[in-house]
Order: sequence, then structure tokens, then C-alpha cells
Amino acid sequence: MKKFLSGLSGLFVLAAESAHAAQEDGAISMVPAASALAEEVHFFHNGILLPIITVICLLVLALLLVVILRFNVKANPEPNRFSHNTLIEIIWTGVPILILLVIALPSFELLFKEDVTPDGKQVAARGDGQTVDFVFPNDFPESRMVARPDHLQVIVDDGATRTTLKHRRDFRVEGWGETNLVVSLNEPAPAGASVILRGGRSTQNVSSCPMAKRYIDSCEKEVVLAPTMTLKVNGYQWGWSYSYPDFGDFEYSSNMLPEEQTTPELYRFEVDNRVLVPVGETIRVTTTARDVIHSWAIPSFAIKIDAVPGRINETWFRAEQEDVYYGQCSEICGVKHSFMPIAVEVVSRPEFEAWVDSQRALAGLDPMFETDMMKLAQGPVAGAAAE
Ligand SMILES: [Cu+2]
Repeated sequence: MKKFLSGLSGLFVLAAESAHAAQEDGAISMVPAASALAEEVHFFHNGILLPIITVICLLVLALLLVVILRFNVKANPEPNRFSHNTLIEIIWTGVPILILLVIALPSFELLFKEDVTPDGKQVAARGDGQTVDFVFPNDFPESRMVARPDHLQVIVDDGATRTTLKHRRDFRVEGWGETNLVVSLNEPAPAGASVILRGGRSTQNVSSCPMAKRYIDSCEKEVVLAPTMTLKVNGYQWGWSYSYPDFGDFEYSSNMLPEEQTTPELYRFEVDNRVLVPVGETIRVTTTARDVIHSWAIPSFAIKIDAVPGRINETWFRAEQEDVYYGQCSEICGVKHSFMPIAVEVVSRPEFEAWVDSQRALAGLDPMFETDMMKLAQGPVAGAAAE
């Protein structure tokens, strides 16, 4: 009961929970979000949908009680005979329309964000203590051009501190929506400091912004950069195969670990070969399937995308913390549908590169990165290794 109550209160907690990936036994709230987009999705559920549905349920319950108590035969032997009331009909048509709009608009926005893979890019220049004008090549397709302050971030990094400048207070911009944006700093960038211009239409709230504020769109935004890699996911009865086209297209299969090889908590979540991705980078995911329709779903990233034979679907995610995140096939696909889990291990860039080289070695390819053997020696690289 205590667990149930704590779970119930968890449902209404609007603050971002600390991200941890393990599935908590007995919990009824969502698996903690591990990406900014997943946080927004969770807030939409916990902060908008749940309160609305709770109020509606209580209202209906109250109306039922009023009817039962006040309008039974004993309390009200002589019933009214009217059959229409225009005002009441307008209210009970209009209010649900408003409620549906409140639900629909933000959910369309979330669907759009999940659907459109970010294409942001950044350029960097070095300050010399005098220059104030820096150019951002705004060479996106017309519908994706940087066209307002929200789409552009100007960061000055002097090696010790990284400062995000404020539009108008610290810099002005000329040429919104044109091929070259000229960013003029109010003060020249210090000699030796990097001036980083980051632009793109896909933005997300910075992680320091409180959840409730995020929703009313008054948060500072950060531009989400274009994917640094593509992960190709191929579903089959009953497992997944993954390939990495940007790193030599090595491919491996990922199957559920049998009960005796894992813990009770991770049984049906843990796999022999995990997916590895670098932390803090945009990952493009494409899905397809070999036999029947499957669905690649990771709740911590708010991803659920069908894997359909003969067709390629695309989505993306950006994991904000190193950890292991679990999911399962979410499109019923046959007798062993519930035995095809997904495990994504988010690691640092160096760890990821070392793992890529180890996978390339298994595929008979030369290493791609200069792997620092000292760093490698400090700990296990990754739980995953191809057969
Ligand atoms: Cu499946």
C-alpha cells in the first residue's frame, strides 16, 4: 500500500526525476526520462493529462452522487418534464472541445519533434580581442532556415568558462532567414577564446529550466545538432540486429539473455549484445524488419517506432546521461514477442570509439579512431561484444 501511495504521488511530481535506468520493482510511475524530449513527453502525461482526467473523473463522480441522492424517487417524487436546455448543451459541447484542444496542441508539437530529425550545425571561430562580426552560414533548405533568435545560440568559450550570450544584450544579428547571418557582438570576443555559433530550427529546453516553466514555453532553448551517427535497427522473430553504417557497417544481433544468465530484475530486459551510443549526441535511428512488424521502444527516450518489413522508419534521440536503458518490442509479433528486449548502453565518446574499433576488428576492418590504450585500461569498455 505504501509503495502504491508513493507511486501515486510520483505520478504528480512535476520536477525532473534523476535519471536512472533500472526498472524499479513495484513502481507505477514512468521510467525516468533520459532525454529532454522524453522529459517533455512525461510532463505532458503527468502534468497535463493526469490532472485533466482526474478532474473529469471527480466531476462525473460528483454528478452521479448528486443524481443518486437528490433525484431518486423518495427525494424527488415529482420529476421535471423538460427535455432541452440550450445553455447546458452549449456548455457540455464547448468545454470538451476546449479540453481536446488543450490536449491536442501540445501533443501535435511533441509528435512533430519526434518525427523531425534535428539538423542544427555549429561553426566556431577564434576571437582576437578586436573582431566583433562572425558569420553563420545559414545554408539550410528554406523551411529549415535560422530565422529568429530562438534558432541561434552564441557561445563564448575561453577555455575555463563557457558563456551563452543573450540576444540584444550581448549581440545583434543581421540577415535572419538569409544565406549568411552576421552576428555582431557588443564586446569583442577575448583573444584566444572560441566563438561558437550554433543554429537550427530543432531546439530543446535547457536542462536547468524547471518543468512547469518549460511547458509555457518561456525557457531558454538550446539548438539540437544534426545526428553524428545512424543506428540501423532490424527486427526479426525474435530479436534485433543492429548495424552502424557510419563506422564500416558492421552488424551484430542482440538477443535476450536466458534467465540463468541474468538477475531476476533484468530478466527479459538484458541482452547478450547491447546497442552502444555516445552520450549527448543526436542519434538517428532507422528501423525495419525481416519478417513481421515489430516496434523498437525505449521509454526513457520516449521512443516507440514500428519496424515494418519493406519499409524504413526514422526517429532520433539524444541521451543526456551515461547509463543502460531498457525497452522491449512493442508490436505483438508472435509467440516470443515478449522475449525480444532492447538494451541501449550510453557511453562517453572515447569509450564508444574504442568499442567501434573492437567491433570493426571483429568484422575484419582496420581501426577508425586513435584509441588511447591507457584510457581503455582504466575499466571495462562495454558490456557488449559481437559474437
Ligand atoms: Cu517483435
